[in-house]
Amino acid sequence: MADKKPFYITTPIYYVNDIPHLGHTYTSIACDVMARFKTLDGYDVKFLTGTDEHGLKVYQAASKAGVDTQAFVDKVSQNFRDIQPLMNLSNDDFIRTTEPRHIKAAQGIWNKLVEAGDIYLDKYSGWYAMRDEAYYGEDELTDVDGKKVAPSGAECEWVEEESYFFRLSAWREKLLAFYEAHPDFVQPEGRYNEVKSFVSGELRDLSISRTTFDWGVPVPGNDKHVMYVWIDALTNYITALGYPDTEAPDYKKFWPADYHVVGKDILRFHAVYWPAFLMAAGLEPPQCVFAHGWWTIEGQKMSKSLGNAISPHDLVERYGVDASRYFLMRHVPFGNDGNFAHEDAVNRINSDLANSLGNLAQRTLSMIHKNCDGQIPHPGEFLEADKNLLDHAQSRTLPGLRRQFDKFMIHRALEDVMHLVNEANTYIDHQAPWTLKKEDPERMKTVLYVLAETIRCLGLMMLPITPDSASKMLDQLKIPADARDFSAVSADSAIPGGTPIDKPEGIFPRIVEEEQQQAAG
Ligand code: ME8
Repeated sequence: MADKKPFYITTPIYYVNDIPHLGHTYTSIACDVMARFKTLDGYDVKFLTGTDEHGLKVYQAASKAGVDTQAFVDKVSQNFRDIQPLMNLSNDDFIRTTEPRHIKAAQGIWNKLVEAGDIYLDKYSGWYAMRDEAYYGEDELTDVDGKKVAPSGAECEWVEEESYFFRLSAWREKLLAFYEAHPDFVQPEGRYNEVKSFVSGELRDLSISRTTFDWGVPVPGNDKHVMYVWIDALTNYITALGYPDTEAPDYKKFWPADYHVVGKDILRFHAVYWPAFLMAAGLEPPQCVFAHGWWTIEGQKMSKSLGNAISPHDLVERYGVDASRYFLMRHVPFGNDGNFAHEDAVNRINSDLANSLGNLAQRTLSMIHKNCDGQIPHPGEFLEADKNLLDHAQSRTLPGLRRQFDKFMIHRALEDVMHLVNEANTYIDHQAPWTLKKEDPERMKTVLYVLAETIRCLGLMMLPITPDSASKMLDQLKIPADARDFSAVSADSAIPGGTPIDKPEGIFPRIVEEEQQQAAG
């Protein structure tokens, strides 16, 4: 629809040298939750994810596997694509940097940078760590058995290589002015200060081509060089909009992006190099780069050697899709580091989803089904307590969620939703509809109506986080498809009395540990 506001959000494109794990899944889910929230709130959303398939790391991973590089990237990229159905991601494009549309875009931006005079050919000499695909300063190295070793532990060799350079140093002042003018460009705020102080120091020109291997986008006009993987990778965000055609409808509609969501490991590329490339090419920088924190597993760094990485398949198997999504979003304030502990996941899922929200829905709908002829009852006059809960559900919660989502504070939004759930549970305990059944059946109907209406609003507001389960809640209430967006979180769309419902089934299962099962059985 022409009058919808556009909203464009991206994940990093993941390297295909590894299989997807919790970290990748986390970023993708966070973006999905935001994309769904905005869609439900009436925006025209574009949500992009994909894979980064060039560069030395990928080339080496393929060589190690003894497989043709293209066949290797096809296979690993598919592993990332498979997260989409598995985790119920709503991305509407999946980009691969080996696609022709992307090669065209990467070469397009390169040509713009050349035209602008920001790329020059020179010689690079320095200590190069093949493994890290990075140069190190002499002062960073240590001597180990006569060899120069980088802080990462990678061995370095003295390399003299012809290389193209991007005149990053020339963009220092403009970058600083840009940060000043856009204080929300990097979030959270601590990261903004980090970026500013990095750029305030010395900014050296950036080597942006390689001649030592050829798994990359060829530099236009000089086939000896392939582009440095980061200039290639960052461009994906505009490739997907039709770049180099800046008149393409998607480019015009969605650029500049609202959010590039990244882990803090790759903030510098997104918040320093990328806006410099874009400004040099005469394009607008994105509106915000949000750097989230780093997950450890049971207190340890996720690593191949420890074999402790959790895959998205593990998550689904252990907790289910929606509960995993909920836990990851609820456990850690977005932006902070977090630790994944199985015990925390079980406790959180059981207490919030099974005991609080799930029970509320199950208790209420079972009582309605049993005591109100299987129909949502017609309410009588609302008392103060009813009005309070209805107002909380229909009017007060959503504006607060919007404010939290505007700052990407998904965990806070979830706290607000749970606050409403708790209030509804307090209400049910105070009103005690099971007692009213005998004492005042008309009042019982009003109470159950108020609860059903609260559950309808909760179902709608949980759609971004737990899409399947929230849809089931709305199915149970027989809410039609065209009344499932945020415009329906309002008294005007309240559930009509007389709506027939089926016998409800529990939606959020409790996770029962094996030991508990054995103890019980
Ligand atoms: O860096 N905790 O790809 P990549 C939280 N191709 N997030 C994590 C994580 C962890 N332990 N581990 C990974 C690249 N991530 C480049 C990006 S973009 C133009 C190019 C997530 O496969 C997090 O989002 O190494 C991080 O930034 C990303 O995966 C790195 O993925």
